[in-house]
Amino acid sequence: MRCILACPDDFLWRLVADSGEPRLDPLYLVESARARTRIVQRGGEALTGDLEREGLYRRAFRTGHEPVLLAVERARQARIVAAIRRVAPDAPIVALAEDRVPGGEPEGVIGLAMDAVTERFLEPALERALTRARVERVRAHFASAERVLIMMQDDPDPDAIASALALRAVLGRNKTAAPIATFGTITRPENRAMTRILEIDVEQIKPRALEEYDALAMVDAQPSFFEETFERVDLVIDHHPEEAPVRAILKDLRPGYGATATILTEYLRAIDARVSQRLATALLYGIKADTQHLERGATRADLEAFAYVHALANHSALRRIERPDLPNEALDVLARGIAGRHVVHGVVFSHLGAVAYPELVAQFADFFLQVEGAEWSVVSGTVHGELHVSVRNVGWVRAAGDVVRHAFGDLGSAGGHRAMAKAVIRLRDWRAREGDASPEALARTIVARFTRALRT
Ligand SMILES: [Mn+2]
Repeated sequence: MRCILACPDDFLWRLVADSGEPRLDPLYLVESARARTRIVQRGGEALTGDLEREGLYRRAFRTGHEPVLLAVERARQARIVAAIRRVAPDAPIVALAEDRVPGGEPEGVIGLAMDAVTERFLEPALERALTRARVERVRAHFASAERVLIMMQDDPDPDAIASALALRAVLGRNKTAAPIATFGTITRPENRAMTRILEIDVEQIKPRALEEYDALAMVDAQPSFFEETFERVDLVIDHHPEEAPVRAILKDLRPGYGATATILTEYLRAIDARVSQRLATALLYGIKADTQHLERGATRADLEAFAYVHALANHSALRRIERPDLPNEALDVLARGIAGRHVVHGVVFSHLGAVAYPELVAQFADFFLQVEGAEWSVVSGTVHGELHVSVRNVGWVRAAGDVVRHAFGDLGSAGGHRAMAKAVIRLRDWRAREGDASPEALARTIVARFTRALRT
């Protein structure tokens, strides 16, 4: 968008040139020849002249419809606007107010308070400069290390994986010079799909392997989250609240953020890093997963990072990650589950019987929550000698984790979050407490236990 920015000196140029706003194609009108030289030398386009004379505007306008931003003393505003109107009667004009007094702009001119400018232009520019300095410190710290280890939590989630991949890019390293690692394994099928489809190598390491590295960075986690102890942590980047004081040489903790991937997206943007499609896809998925599609705990920073990586991401790859393939045989299981479903007071129960792998139970719990009027879905199935129960709810009812703990906590592991929870019970333990573990008995007892827990 071509626009005309009129100001006696280079104030507007300094304001706009660093705002990171690529859509503006500004022509600067200034009165000071030195300001013009400065702007032109740095690649800007500028004209000099008297802002109160129409001659300057005859040279500036091409169509007469270009929007004009004015930053002049209030006393000169009317004369300048009149000169512009003589050349371009229809040009939209926005005037920056130098004081906080609202109104007083010449007729048809939109006033823009300085606070808004500070908020939208200066603050982001200053924050970006701050982030850039921070990133430079991080890069300088790791520059001399031959091998850097990027650690994630035990069952790394998309936010951790994306953040680790982004940190590697920030450090300008490859997977040999900065492997991404965990002491645990990735269990959730979507997270496994993420590493497979985006070809991200996550190494499973033993604590003693830490010695093989010259430096250690941690993303989306803090040293206190681990059972293992770390002799020295060089960097911690995280958005969880600080459980125990974080001991690290460098740290960037932002508990207000919805995702660590947002922090890393800001890092990449601050240093104008090239963000590959693969990295953008990972970051987008990380932000989406941690903020539940921007619905939970997302801040303006998350929204901005989301919008940035959204434009660069591979959306068909993301779809494949989010919707794992369903094997043909799984449809028979689903058919069984649908036929045997049982709906009581907004709770959809379905016992699938024997399933090939536990993730099917979780996947169908998502599915059954879509039933009209359902506030809860409780789906169960047996696999490898265990009973898996996955619970979902619509979010505005009781916390799923609490109800599941109440219902099944005495039989095995049980718990979860606000809207999703699960229980895993060894069938051996079930028989010891409840006796019969036939599919019918399991289905019946799950309904009874869950209904009772929901009522208390
Ligand atoms: Mn996270």
